[in-house]
Amino acid sequence: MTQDELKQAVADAAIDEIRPLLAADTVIGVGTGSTANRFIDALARLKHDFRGAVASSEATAERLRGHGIEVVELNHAGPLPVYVDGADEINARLEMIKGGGAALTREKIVAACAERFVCIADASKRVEVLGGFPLPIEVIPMARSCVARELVKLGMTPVYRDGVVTDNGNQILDCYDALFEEPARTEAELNNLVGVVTNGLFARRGADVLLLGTAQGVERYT
Ligand code: ABF
Repeated sequence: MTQDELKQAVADAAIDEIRPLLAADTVIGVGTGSTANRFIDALARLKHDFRGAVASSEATAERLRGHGIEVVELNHAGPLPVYVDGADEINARLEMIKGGGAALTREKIVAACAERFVCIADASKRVEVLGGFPLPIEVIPMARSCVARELVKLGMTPVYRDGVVTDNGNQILDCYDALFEEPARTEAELNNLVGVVTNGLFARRGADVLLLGTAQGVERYT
């Protein structure tokens, strides 16, 4: 199977996963990226079975609206039973690196507000140790160089993602040369750097369910 077919398979599996949670007043959280896009397209078939969705990015909001799915402000949504999103890397403890698409801050907020995080990913995303994928960090623009120097002190190699402005008007540093043996500890440590808005380690609130697309079929991990 191609990577695209694996993404489609996990998107379809996510529909089966969340279908029992849908009711007329249900609002779900929806993530960003090519795998999440396939989920959104599949979700369109069920658009009359639930109220709407909170989007983790402007791109996702636009895609949801394009399908006629109501986009609900998080502040008006009440509790979210589930958040469905992809990842750049995920380990056996369902801790992740996210943010390759620069939507990490809203993704982390929506994930934090959801009772359950369902991660959908093709097999290439599964790793033993997080860090092969450069860790994205969203920073307040005026703090970029200052934060970068602090990251160097922590042994990382931050690279400014030139030309990218996040939906929140901020910038991204991608951090190379670090493996995260204790992602939850590093996530908290990075959160403490002044000028950092969000880091792409999703360990303190990892996924609850992983639907992993493999050549043998979709594998479900909890
Ligand atoms: C989002 O989309 C991000 O957190 C992650 O960076 C990316 C994964 O993209 P794709 O599904 O296109 O591989 O989930």
